[in-house]
Amino acid sequence: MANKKLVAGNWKMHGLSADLPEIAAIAAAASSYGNVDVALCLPATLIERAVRAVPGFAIGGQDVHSAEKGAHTGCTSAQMLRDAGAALTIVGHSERREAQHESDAEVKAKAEAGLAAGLGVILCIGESLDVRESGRAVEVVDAQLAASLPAETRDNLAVAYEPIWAIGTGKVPSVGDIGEMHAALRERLVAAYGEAGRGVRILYGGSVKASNAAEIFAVPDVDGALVGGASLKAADFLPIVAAA
Ligand code: G2H
Repeated sequence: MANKKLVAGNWKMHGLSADLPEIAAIAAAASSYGNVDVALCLPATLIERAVRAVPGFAIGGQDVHSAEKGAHTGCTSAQMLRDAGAALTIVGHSERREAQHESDAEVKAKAEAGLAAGLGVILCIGESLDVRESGRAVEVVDAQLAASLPAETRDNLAVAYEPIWAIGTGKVPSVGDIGEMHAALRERLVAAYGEAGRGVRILYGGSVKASNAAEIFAVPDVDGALVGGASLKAADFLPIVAAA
């Protein structure tokens, strides 16, 4: 049976209190799409206010530290996100893997910390343009997933395949390439978790917009999307949710 789709917005470093009405507009409309789960992953500063503004709608963070607490200036623990009312978090986004030099082992520890705290986790993986052009994308991303996966899965673990060269560029892999990658990732999840691996949702991310969402969602083993730029405005985001 196909997994229920998840469409999650990743607001990255966008969002002030002036944007709460936009979040409310997205949450209000999203509730009418019963066949798809919708979430917004917001800057940490906005999470608690958004949770209060849209009770019952899934608000998430964009990163967590792997430790429960301690001397980690500027970091946020999974329990802190839960305390703020978050339902989920992204871990291992390529922008963090690159800028903060996060390793697969660190991403795995973050994913485990998020799940242990009761958060849903969207674990990101994806290849660079060099790797894609070398023909080794599936091999490299599969290895990245194998090294980043939490030791045990939970119902609320998702994986987001985000080719780095497709992020914010308007470029998207062919549906054939997306299908090939998602099939390989599904095999990896089943190898890691047995039958439970079939229930781990595999999202596609990278320049998803209203005009390409339907064909991406039609690819086998695409269980939703992680959407960046097109999630900031209800007018751009809701057609993507509607296509899921
Ligand atoms: C990839 C994606 C959201 P965008 O980073 O995670 O961003 O949709 O802007 O390419």
